[in-house]
This record gives sequence, structure tokens and C-alpha cells, in this order.
Amino acid sequence: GYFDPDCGGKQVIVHLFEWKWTSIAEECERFLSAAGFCGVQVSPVHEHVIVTTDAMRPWWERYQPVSYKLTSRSGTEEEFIDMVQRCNAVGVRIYVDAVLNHMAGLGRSGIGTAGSSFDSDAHDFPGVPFTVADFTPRDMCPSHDGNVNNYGDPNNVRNCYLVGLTDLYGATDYVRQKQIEYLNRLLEIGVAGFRVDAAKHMWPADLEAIQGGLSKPAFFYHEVIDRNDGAVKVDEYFHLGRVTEFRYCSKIATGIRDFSQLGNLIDLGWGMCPSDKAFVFVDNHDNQRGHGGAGDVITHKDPFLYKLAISYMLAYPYGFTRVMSSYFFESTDEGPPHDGNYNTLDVTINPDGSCGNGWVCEHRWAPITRMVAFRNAVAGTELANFFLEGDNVAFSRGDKGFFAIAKSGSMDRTFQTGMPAGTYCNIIDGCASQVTVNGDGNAQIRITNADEPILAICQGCDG
Ligand code: LM2
Ligand code: CA
Repeated sequence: GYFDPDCGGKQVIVHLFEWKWTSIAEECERFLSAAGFCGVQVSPVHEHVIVTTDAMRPWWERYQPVSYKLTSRSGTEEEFIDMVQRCNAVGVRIYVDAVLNHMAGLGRSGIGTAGSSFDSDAHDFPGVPFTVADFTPRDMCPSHDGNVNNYGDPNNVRNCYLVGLTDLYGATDYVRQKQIEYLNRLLEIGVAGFRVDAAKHMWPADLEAIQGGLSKPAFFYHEVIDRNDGAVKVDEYFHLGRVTEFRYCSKIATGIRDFSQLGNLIDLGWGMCPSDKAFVFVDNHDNQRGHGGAGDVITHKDPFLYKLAISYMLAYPYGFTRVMSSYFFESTDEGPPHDGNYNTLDVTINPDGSCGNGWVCEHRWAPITRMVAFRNAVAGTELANFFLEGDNVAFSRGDKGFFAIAKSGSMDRTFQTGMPAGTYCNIIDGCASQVTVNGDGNAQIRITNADEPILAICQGCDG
């Protein structure tokens, strides 16, 4: 159902933000499959606007649909189908970022990435086709200028135009039918599920109708930014799949910056999603650059803290996890690495396994990759033996794994690991250091590593 990512029990999705389909197909085959990734969240697949006015080919043009044709900045329909098949063939699933709340922004018109014409002010999108009757009637939006501007009123949040984006009237059978056809086409191609963009701005009943009309099972995670500060709450979406937990981004950032705060990472009293409903991440494509739901998040720009944050997220039993994979950027609008014609560049791989051409590839940073294996190995086990003191944190996961961070760079003390006797590799440093667990489960844990002061041992993940 909506909660099953259908990837053989694996636990981590990577968002290959703005990657081309050809690059993703290669990454599935050469890296993601062996590393144990469940799947890839890909950038929106539909036809979108081409922005050259208020910004030059910004990343966010993909959040302004022109039609549900499958040619986008990431490639053609043929390339998309080839990618899905090749990734599926190596056990890596594809999750599509589905933009269903709206079409392009007011004031925009012209030709989209698949060649369809459109005119937002006229509410005319012949590539679908959608016409004025398919957009939310103005009198249903209580705001004075027609835009979303009062998060205390669900009618305002859901019936008004989000930053001027033409809002689809999802209560109508016709809009629902077109969106069902779009998602069914993707499922037919072999896609395993969807991130629903701006789900907070859609009525749950409309999503129910769309999801109920699908011809195959699909994993769903809904993008709802809820800080317990508005009228729309994450729990309205719990029957429809997992829900993004943006409070986790703030919590993990605060806790990793100041370990004394790590003890209250999950605050259910604040309305945070229960673990079986939460979809979590350290940062996403929006908040890493000051867009939607931004705040004091930790990103690849701070590699030391980022490795600690991602490792901690992957070690700790809460939610379904997504790892971000970015490109370097200076300005918040800047699109992906490109040539002189704004064609997205290939992701090249350097001899040391890192990426070139402007791609960050956080998912290839050794501690991050290896913690994916840890999370897979300890799936389903309970947190135990939690220890937090000064700049040291440690805990075990049932009898399957033990994890520790010494933020200062060094630690040397005895812990109850909960694990069977034996000698285990620290998977973080590729077995350069090892841990011997005694018959009573105790072990001497030594960490000396200024850059990556992390230790993770687990049953069944020594390479
Ligand atoms: C999302 N989740 O709910 C996406 O994660 C987020 O990236 C999207 O906004 C948003 N919802 C709508 O899909 C991005 C970006 C915006 C950008 C929109 C549309 O954060 O800045 O808005 O995509 O491309 C841009 C301009 C904005 C303009 C709007 C409409 O930045 O100034 O508003 O287009 O033309 C007048
Ligand atoms: Ca809406």
C-alpha cells in the first residue's frame, strides 16, 4: 500500500536533485545498487516552463508544470523509461516528485520543455488540456489578492494561489482523472511511488480520490511543512502515506550543533509524526538554499557537521529516511551545472569516487554511504543503551548494531553494545579500526578521528 516503498526492505532513498535520467541510470548500476539504496527521488518528470526572465533557467522552473508529457530538463520520455528499467533491474526503485497542486505561475506563457504552448493568465494548458474551469474559482479563495497568505485558514492555504501558481481545482472529476492518468502512466513505466509536492496546499479528499484511482500499489510521501504553527497539520495526511517531518531538520541541526540537545530529538508533544508516519531528512532541495521551510539546517556546506547529522539520522530509529545529493551553488535560484546552452552536465566520477562537473554527491561520502548499510542491517530493532555525555553519544540497535560519535575527535571508554561476542569492523573507516565485544556485550570503544569521529559496527555489514 501507500507505506511500502517496495524495495525489498531497504531503508534509504537518495534525492538525486536535478540529475539527468541518463546519469541516474548509470548511478543505479555503478553505485546505488551495491551500496544498498532503496531508491531514488528524481526531480519532477512532467513538462515544465522554461524561465529566462526573472531568473536564468532556475532549478524551480520544474515546479511549474505545463503538461504531463514526460520531457523535462532531465531528459526525454525514452531516457526516462530506460532509466526506470535499468534501475529496477538492479533493485533500485524510482520515486517521482509529483506536482499536482498547480500549473505554471501567473504572468508566464510560451512553450514548455516538451513543446506544448501555454498561457497561465488565460488558464490555458492545451498540452493536458486544462482550461479555466479546471482551476480553483476565485471566490473559493478568501485572500484579498488571490494568493496564499494566511496559514491559519485551511481555505486560504488550499484554495488560493501559492506564490502565484495557478491552483488546480482538485475537487473536480476531470482534474482528478487527468492526474490519475499521469500517475498511472508512471506506474506502468515501473515507478514505485511519489513525493507529493505542496500536499499541504491540497485537500486530503482530493488526494484520496487520486490515490484511490491508481491501477497499481504505490509508495507515497506527502510534503507538508508543519511546525505546529498553522491550521494544516501532518496528521490530516496519515491515511495517505508518510508525511515529511520538517521539525526533524531543525531538531537534528540543533542536536548535532549542541549535543546537550540530542536527547529530545523526537518531540511528539510538538506534534511531530510518529515514527511509522514520518519521512525524515537532514536537509532538502528547498531548505538547503533558503526556500520552503528553511531554517537553521545543516547542509553539505558544513561537511563535518553534515556527516555527523546524516550518520545520526541513519543510525537512529525514527521515520523513513532520505539523503540529499546536491550540486554546488552560489545563488538560491541557480540551476544545475550546465553548458553554455543551459543543458545539464553529466555527473562525472573522479578516480577517488567523488563526483565532478559541479555535483556534490553527498551520498558518496564514505560515512554516509556506509551508514546506509548500517540502517539496512539494523532495520526493525529497538534503540537501547542510550548514552549521552558532553560531546559523546552512543547507542545500540537491538543485538544487531552499535553506533557512537565523539564530536571532539576522540573517545576511549567501555560501553554495553548489546551485541554478541566477536570482533567487528568499524564500517565508517572501512575496518581500519575494530571493536571486540566480550561475552557480556561490553566493549572498549576507541575513536580517534578529527574529521569523521564516528563508529558503527553491525552484524552482517562487514565488507
Ligand atoms: C514545493 N513544495 O511544497 C517545492 O518543494 C518548492 O520547491 C516549490 O517552490 C513549491 N512547493 C511550489 O511547487 C519552488 C520555489 C519557488 C518558485 C516555485 C515555482 O521555491 O521560489 O517560485 O518553485 O517555480 C517561483 C518564483 C516566485 C514566483 C513563482 C511563480 O521564485 O517568485 O512567484 O515562481 O511564478 C511570483
Ligand atoms: Ca491548492
